[in-house]
Amino acid sequence: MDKKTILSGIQPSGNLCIGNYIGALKHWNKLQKDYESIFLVVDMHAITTNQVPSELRKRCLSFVAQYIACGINPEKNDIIIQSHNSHHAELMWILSCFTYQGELSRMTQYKSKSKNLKNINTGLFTYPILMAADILLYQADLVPVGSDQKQHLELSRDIAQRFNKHYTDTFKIPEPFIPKNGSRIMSLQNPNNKMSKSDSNSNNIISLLDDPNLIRKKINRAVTDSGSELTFDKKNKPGLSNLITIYKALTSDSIDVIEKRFLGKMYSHFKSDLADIIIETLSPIRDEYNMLIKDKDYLMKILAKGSNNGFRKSRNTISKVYRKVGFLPKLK
Ligand code: AQP
Repeated sequence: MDKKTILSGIQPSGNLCIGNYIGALKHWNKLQKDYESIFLVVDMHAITTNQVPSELRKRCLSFVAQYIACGINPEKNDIIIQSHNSHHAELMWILSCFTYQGELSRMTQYKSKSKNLKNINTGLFTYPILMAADILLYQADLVPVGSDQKQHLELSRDIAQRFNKHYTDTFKIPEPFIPKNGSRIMSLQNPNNKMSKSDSNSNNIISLLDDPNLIRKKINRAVTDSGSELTFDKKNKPGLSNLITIYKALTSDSIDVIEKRFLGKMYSHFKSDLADIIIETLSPIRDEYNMLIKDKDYLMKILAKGSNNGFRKSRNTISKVYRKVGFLPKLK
């Protein structure tokens, strides 16, 4: 039986952080064994916020190296830079004719991301349609999503169903894949906000490429809460609970076990252990990354393979869609 297709992506804005690792990359690593996998670097999504062109270019390649350093097998799976396959943009236009303005204005991510912006670009508003195109183009069966992206996937399903109903079955309806131990990692200084790779305050995040000293410093400075007992209590101790969540995600120990281990010990003892665990997890990734990033030719070849395979898969979808909507085929 053919393996099911799983598709996921991260936008190259900011530095990949431990939130992205725990919420996405760690799961991708496991999923690639059982699924045909497509991992995207969604650079077209990234330009919905301001980017310095030379940095964006560098970051795209750096993300590819970091995906591989986190264990993604580039031979077995396709790693694709979104802008390398023009079908993403083509399908997005067609899907936008099947999406209602009201649906987009209900998206909570749009509401929160546009809150402090003066001139809100239309790309930020139509972002979920591009995400729907990413998914539907490759006929993905499953899409790993964090809680923040669930609403977008729901919309992708609605658009696909609407299109299928209007014409005939064209798109596979993607299912969300919610990892069993999915955790939302919060900012180190503001534990009521999500840890975000594009946060302008680098003390809020642990980047995958931070060196051990910096990791230790950031964990030591991370906000904990009053009291001295190490207990998981998201409401009253959001800072400490966030650190326990990171500890749990990286060790697979249960909260119970962690609480017992640090019973009667100081927060500083827990923080020091947590820093050790993060350093142990990230050091091999950083070492592997430092090797990979020197070999630009290798990374470019991986990307050429990915986009060629991707283009072949998506061509079937796009020609079907063009035919169904009534576009006149061009002479070959
Ligand atoms: N804090 C987090 N905890 C758990 N999972 C997280 N992810 C992101 N932050 C956390 C997961 O990583 C992937 C990144 O997806 P994205 O780059 O498309 O968008 P995002 O969710 O907007 O990520 P960021 O880090 O917050 O990016 P910026 O700062 O650029 O907007 C997704 O699978 C997400 O669930």
